[in-house]
Amino acid sequence: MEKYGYRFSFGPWNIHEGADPFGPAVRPSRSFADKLAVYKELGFDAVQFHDDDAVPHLDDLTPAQIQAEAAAWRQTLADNGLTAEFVAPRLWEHPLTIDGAFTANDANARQYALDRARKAADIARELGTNLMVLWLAREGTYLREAKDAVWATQQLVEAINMLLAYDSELRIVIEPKPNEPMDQAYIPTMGHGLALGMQTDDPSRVGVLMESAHAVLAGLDPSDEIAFALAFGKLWSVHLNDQNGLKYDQDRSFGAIDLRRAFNQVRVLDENRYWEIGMVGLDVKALRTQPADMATKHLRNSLHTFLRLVERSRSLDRTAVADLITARDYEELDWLILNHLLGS
Ligand code: GLO
Ligand code: MG
Repeated sequence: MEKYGYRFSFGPWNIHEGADPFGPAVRPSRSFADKLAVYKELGFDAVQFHDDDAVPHLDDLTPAQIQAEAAAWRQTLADNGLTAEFVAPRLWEHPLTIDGAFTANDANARQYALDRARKAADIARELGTNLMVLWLAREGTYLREAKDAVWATQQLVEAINMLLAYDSELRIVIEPKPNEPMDQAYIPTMGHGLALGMQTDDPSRVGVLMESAHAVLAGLDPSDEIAFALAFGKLWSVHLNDQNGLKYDQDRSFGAIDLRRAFNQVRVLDENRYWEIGMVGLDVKALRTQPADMATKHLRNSLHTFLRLVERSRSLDRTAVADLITARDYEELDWLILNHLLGS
């Protein structure tokens, strides 16, 4: 398989049991060891981790125990020909973080979040990556009057400063999302993520991760969100997937809803040599209808769609495109792109 120098990753949560808010699991759980085999089988290179994917029940363990469990992973990954792309502190499941983590009104909750994030940084170091993803799941409100948004934003800056000081090698990427689980999140777009990073003590170590579905939920075009972050040299990871309009976060296979939108994401990444910058993460979920033995096809589909779109981007007649731009014949340009995507 020609991968054009790209490296691909996904997280263990992308092979899941299919539960939704209205119904239980429809597929049995697969062990992490079992999932690891899928990575190589499908042509993936790296694993994305939540802190507790690597070290389950880390809240109940001592720092030494956490370190030992995480260290064992490095060998397991190497044995499977894989690396760790990043570690993300899972700050949205503990009872203390019901109403927020770094921005909770409750000081105990904020303390828990800071401690937990430090543990995630320790785990990242043991796994051999210096990248941490902050998906700020519950940093926002269900009720606007319940929190002070100015103060909350400053709390986020302070939390990042704490992490930057805690580990001088650590690089942090913020994964913006406008809603879900919260009604309104504090960091909904690339612009918010970048601004937050610029305000920290070491902006050179803070970047962003663009997720396609999150951009669509914010009413934005994912390829423009990618471009904006690239223009600042800050796009250090992506979660490519797809989303059918303004509804719950769907994590559909990349390109499954809007192939042209997917093409433009790949085109912008490829024109800017993203393969030299970061990995192509695919944050996709199998449809609930899939039985267990068919519940990895969404990963296969997403990776191959990406690669086929790289081919489409590279084979685009750039001279013809440039001529049509000069002539300002955008209808003809539209037709050229459509024909190219339709294969003629
Ligand atoms: C949910 C997010 C989630 C994060 C993952 C890594 O909407 O996309 O899947 O990417 O937890 O932090
Ligand atoms: Mg994501």
